[in-house]
Amino acid sequence: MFAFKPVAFATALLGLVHAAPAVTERQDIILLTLCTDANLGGSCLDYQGTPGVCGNVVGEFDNSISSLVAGTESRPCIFYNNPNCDRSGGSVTLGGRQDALPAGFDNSISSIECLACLIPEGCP
Ligand SMILES: [Ca+2]
Repeated sequence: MFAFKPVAFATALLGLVHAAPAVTERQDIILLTLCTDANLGGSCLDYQGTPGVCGNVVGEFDNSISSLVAGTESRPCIFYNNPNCDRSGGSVTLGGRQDALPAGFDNSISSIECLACLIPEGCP
């Protein structure tokens, strides 16, 4: 209980100068597991996704991902065939465990952008 007091105090101070919005966008790090074979096999990479920030897949994992775990259905990530989250090469939104990737994305993903939590109350 003691640890929460400073946080509550800071929130109260902020409330004096800035009314809290009805919906607060969560900016938590999303942990992903990216694997080179189906069913989370082969080599796997632990990847930290920041909502709204594009990240390129580098090294042996570029154009090699065949299965993954990406957040949840309510907090998914967008996967792109091209680097720099360029949509022209195709993109797919996935949340949760994917033992195989949709047609056109196996061994093809080169960049990732995760989304903020889609539930106003927050995601588990
Ligand atoms: Ca692969």
